[in-house]
Amino acid sequence: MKLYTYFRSSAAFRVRIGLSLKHVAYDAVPLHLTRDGGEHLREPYRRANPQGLVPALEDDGTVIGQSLAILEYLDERYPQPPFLPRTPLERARVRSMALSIACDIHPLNNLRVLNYLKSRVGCDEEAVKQWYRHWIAEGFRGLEMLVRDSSADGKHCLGNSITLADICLVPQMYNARRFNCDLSAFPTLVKVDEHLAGLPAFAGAKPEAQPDAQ
Ligand SMILES: N[C@@H](CCC(=O)N[C@@H](CS)C(=O)NCC(=O)O)C(=O)O
Repeated sequence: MKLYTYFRSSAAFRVRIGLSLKHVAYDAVPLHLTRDGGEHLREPYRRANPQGLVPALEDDGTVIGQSLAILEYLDERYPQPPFLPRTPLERARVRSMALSIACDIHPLNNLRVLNYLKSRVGCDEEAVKQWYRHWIAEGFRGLEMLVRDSSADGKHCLGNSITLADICLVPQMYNARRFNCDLSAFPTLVKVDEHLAGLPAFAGAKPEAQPDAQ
């Protein structure tokens, strides 16, 4: 398998965690998102993944984009350890938490959005940082309550094992810290992250542990 990745991409961070949890070996193909206007926006990558976003996973000659689609694919191909709980209701709760990050927080703070705010809307650096922190706080407010209700041990988003929600939470917490977000209102998320971020699959997937880290 080949993973098109960028050390700082939190969506790629999710997939790196997933591959590691499943013990799947892969070749990392780094794409630099800011150098020369972005390697992800040019050929040959653009042809392989027309969405022009990172990550993408290539398996058996087929390229799959979207981190959550990739994670569900890995989960179907390598069922152990499972990324989703057993009951339909629990699976829905996990997906709801994962999607609150992947659909409601992350896209608003993506590089292309931040670049647009700067170059087209005329926001200065401070306004862009405020935007970033605002959407994280907005998303974490609801997530904090969901995780408080569904974590069994204070170490996982739901129950007492790692799920798709945890795989999405840790990279988003990493980004929140990188942008100095105030996390004091989210003690449950901080505690879950503290536990997970130290586990080998999560620690080995973080940006500074990647070969392309700067
Ligand atoms: N929903 C996509 C998001 C992918 C995404 O936005 N990736 C970012 C890096 S985290 C990216 O490629 N950004 C490039 C850009 O904004 O130009 C996923 O989950 O894979």
